[in-house]
Amino acid sequence: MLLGFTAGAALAGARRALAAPTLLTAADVHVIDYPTVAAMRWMGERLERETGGRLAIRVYHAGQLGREGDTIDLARFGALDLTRVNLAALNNAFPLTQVLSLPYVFDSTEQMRRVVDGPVGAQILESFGTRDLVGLAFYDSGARCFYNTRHAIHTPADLHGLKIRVPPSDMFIGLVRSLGANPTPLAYGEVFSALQTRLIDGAENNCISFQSSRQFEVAHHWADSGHSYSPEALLMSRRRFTSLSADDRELVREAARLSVPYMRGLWDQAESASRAAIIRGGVAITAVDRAAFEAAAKPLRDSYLAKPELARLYRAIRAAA
Ligand code: GTR
Repeated sequence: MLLGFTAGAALAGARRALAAPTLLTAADVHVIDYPTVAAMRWMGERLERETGGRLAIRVYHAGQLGREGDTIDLARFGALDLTRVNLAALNNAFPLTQVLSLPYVFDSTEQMRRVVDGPVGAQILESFGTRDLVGLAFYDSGARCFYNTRHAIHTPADLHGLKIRVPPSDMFIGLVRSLGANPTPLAYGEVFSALQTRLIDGAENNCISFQSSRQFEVAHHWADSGHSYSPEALLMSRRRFTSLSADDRELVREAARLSVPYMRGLWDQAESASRAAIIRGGVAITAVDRAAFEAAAKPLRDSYLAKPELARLYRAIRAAA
């Protein structure tokens, strides 16, 4: 009798556990309607639909769960399920990512998309497994360009002496230094006030970030340097991923895969809208002497390409150009 009761209670508990929805927690540093944030929400809605509400994603935007570096560690230790970060934040710990962030590796977003969709992208996603993460997808991050509060930039010489914020990546620090500016690593969420208080003179990023973070309100000189197309990565905690059933793991992978074209559609619209918005906001856009920028950045690029593994990936990238 007692046994029967216990077994019945255990079964009811197991049924509840089976039916209990799994809510995955996701982090992003961008504003609520940024294409990457919208793509993760879209992914969560798809999972909810596909599983009748059993799997869902709660997206914490605007850096509510911390800086990118912190969210990477949280995901590695299983305290956070998903994080969307730029490869710049991964360059130091995951060396293969460096090849996608290097200066003047890509000439366009189309080329970057082709590469991350192919074998080079697959190998780099796989490499996140070396440190407790599952690489689910790459998202766009457009062309990173320099902007500042001081003056127009046409050549690397115009950057000389400026304090330029960089993401926490040795490669970006090296790049800005080789262009003659003073690199200042700062978390993304701190850039707006650092510009406002003149702690820094400028930074570099894509136009959608520049506009959505309101940095364009304080930095009125934008230069189309397009020096890096360093893409975004959508990562999952391996601990959480392996706790899911094989079917659910496949559903998560599939939702991530399908969120990429969705994200790209949003990206293309947001890119032209943000460019129009910064011009309306009084930002002066200059073309740069691209050959001069490429030449100044070449020693840094070559120093990374001295690593055979990066050189091999780089050749594959250029072959796809
Ligand atoms: C943006 C990227 C962010 C963040 C930021 C930065 O382009 O989407 O995830 O990495 O750059 O420069 O910190």
